[in-house]
Amino acid sequence: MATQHARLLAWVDDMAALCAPSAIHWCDGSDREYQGLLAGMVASGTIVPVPARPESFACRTHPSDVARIEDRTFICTTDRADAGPTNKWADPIEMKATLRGRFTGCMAGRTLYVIPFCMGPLGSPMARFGVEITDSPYVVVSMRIMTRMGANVLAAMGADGAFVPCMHSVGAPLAPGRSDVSWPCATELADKYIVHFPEDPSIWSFGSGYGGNALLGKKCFALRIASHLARDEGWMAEHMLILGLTPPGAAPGSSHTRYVAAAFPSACGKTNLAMLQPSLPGWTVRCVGDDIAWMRTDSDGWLHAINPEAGFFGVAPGTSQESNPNAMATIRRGTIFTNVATTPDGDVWWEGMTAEPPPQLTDWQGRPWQPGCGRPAAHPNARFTAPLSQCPVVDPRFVDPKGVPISAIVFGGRRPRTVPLVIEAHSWAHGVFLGATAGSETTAATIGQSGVLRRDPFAMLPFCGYHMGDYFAHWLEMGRRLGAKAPRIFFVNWFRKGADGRYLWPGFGENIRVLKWMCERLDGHEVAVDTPIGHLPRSGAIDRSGLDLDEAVMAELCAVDRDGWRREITLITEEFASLEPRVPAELRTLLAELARGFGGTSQGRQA
Ligand code: O2Y
Ligand code: MN
Repeated sequence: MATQHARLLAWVDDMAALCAPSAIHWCDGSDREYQGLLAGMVASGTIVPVPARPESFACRTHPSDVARIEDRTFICTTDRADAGPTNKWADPIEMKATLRGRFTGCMAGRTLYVIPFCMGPLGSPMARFGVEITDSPYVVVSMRIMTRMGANVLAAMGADGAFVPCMHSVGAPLAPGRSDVSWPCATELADKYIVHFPEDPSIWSFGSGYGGNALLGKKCFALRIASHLARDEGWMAEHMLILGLTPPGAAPGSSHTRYVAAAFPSACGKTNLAMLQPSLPGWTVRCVGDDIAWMRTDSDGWLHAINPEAGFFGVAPGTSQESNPNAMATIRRGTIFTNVATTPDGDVWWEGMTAEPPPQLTDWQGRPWQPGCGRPAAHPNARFTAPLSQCPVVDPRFVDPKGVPISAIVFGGRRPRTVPLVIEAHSWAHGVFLGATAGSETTAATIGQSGVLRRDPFAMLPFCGYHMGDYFAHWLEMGRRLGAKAPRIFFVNWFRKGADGRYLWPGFGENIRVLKWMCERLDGHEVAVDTPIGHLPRSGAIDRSGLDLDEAVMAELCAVDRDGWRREITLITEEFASLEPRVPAELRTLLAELARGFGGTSQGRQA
C-alpha cells in the first residue's frame, strides 16, 4: 500500500501478527473494490440482491447480533471515576490483555481489511482520521457508505497524520476446510467486547458484526472517543441531527436559513425530523445529518457544526411514504438493508412501510412469513445504510469544510406525560439543565426492556466517553465561551398523550409548526409565556392553519402539569445524586429554583 505512515504500518503489522489472517487488503475505496466485495458476499450468502432497487442488497445477521450491546460496551480509563457511573468501566491494562487474547488468531482463514477513513469532509479543520482493521466485508462496504474512506484518505493522512486505530473482528475464525457461515460472529454475549480507550485514543471491538458495534467510525469514534477529545480540546461531539430551516420566500442556503442541531434518544423519530417534509406551505427543511454533530466555535465566534458521517444507518420499521417520504426516496437505490423482510417480487418490506403487509414474505431470518403468523417480518432494529448524497433534501452545505452556523439547539424525548410540546430555555445554563434531565422511553434499538422511562441526558447516555457530570460542566463551559453568540436552546416532546392514551400531537411533517415557533422566538417575537419550566408557546402562537387540532388540545399539549413536575423534580434529584460529586453547582441551583417554582403559586406571565 502506498503509504509512508510508519506508525500506521507498524500498527497494521502488529495487528496482522496477532490475528493471523490469510490475506491483508488495504481498501482504496474504489467502485471496483466495492463491487468486488458485494459480489463476494453474494457468493458467500451474506447478502442477496434486491432486484427492485438498483445496486441494493439485503443482509440477514445472526439472531444474536441485531443491535448495539450496551452491556458489553466498556470505557477504559486509568481512573475508574473518570468513566463515571453511567459507563461500564474496565482497567485498561487488564482489558488490553484480555483483548489480545481474544484477537489471537481470530482472523484465521479470513482477509484482514485496512480501512483508512475520515470523519467529516476531507480537508475540514474539524475532520478527524481513523483507520479500521476488520475481517468483515460487510463492515468495509458499510464504511464506504457511512464515511469518506480509501486511498484519498490515506494520502491526506500523509506520513504522520494523527488517526484513531479501530480494531475489529467478527470473532469467529474459519477452521481449515470449513465453509463460512453467512453471518459469522461470537454468538454468546459474554464473548462480545466493544471497548474504548479514550486516553490512547483507540477502539477494540470483538464478536459482533452489527452496526454500531462494528462500524467503528459511528458511535465508538464519532461519539464516545470524540466526546472525550472534544472535552479536552474545547469543542463538542454530540448525538444530534443537523437541519437547515428556511422560511417562505427565502432560498434554502441563503442568509435566511437557520441551522438547528437536535438531540433525541435512539428511535425517537430523529431521522424523520432531519428530513422533514414540512406541512406548512413555503417552508423548506434540508438535511445536513441525522445522527451526529461535531460543533466548535468558528473564527467568527459562532458555533459551527459538521456532520462527521457521509451516510444514514436508519431504522427501517416505521419508515414509510407517510412518515418519511425523503428517506423512502433516499433508499430507492444504492442501499444495503439489514434484517428486513424480502418480498417474492424482489423488494424489501418492514412493519409500517405499508398499511397492509404483503400476503407472503421471507422474514429477516429467512423463514416464510404470512400476516398474522405472530412474528414480526423485519427485526424491530432493521436498518438501511444509504449515502447522504442520495437524499433528495440533502443540504448542499453538508460538505462545507467550515460547517454550518447553529442558531438553535433542540433536545427531545419520548415523554407521554408531564413534558409540554415545546419549551424554550431561560438561558444557556437552563438549556444545559434541560439537556441534562432529558429522558425517553426505551426502544428496540437497545437490548433490554422496552417501554420503560430511562433518563438519557443529552441523548448521550450510551455514547458519552467520560463522566456525565464532567460532560455537563463542559457544556456550561462552552456556553461561557460562546457568550452572547450561544445558540438558543429548546426542548420538544412530540409524544405527549391525553387521558385516553392517544398522542395529542400529529408529529412528522406537522413538527414544522413547532420549528416555526422557534424561529419566531429567534426573531424576537412575543409568542411565549414564562413559567418555572421555561418559555412556553403563548395561546394561539403555534400555527394551526390547515390542521385539525383545536385550541383545547393545544392547551393540553402546552399545559404545565404541576403534580407531574413535582414528581419530575424528585426524579431529577435522584438522577443528580447518582452523578455526585461531579454535578456542577449551577445545575443544582437551577434544580432548586425549579423546585421553588412549584412550591409557591407561580403563574404564567408574558415573556
Ligand atoms: O443498533 C445499532 O447498532 C445501531 S444504533 C443507531 C444507529 C444509527 C443511529 N443511531 C443509533 C442509536 O442507537 O442512536
Ligand atoms: Mn443515534
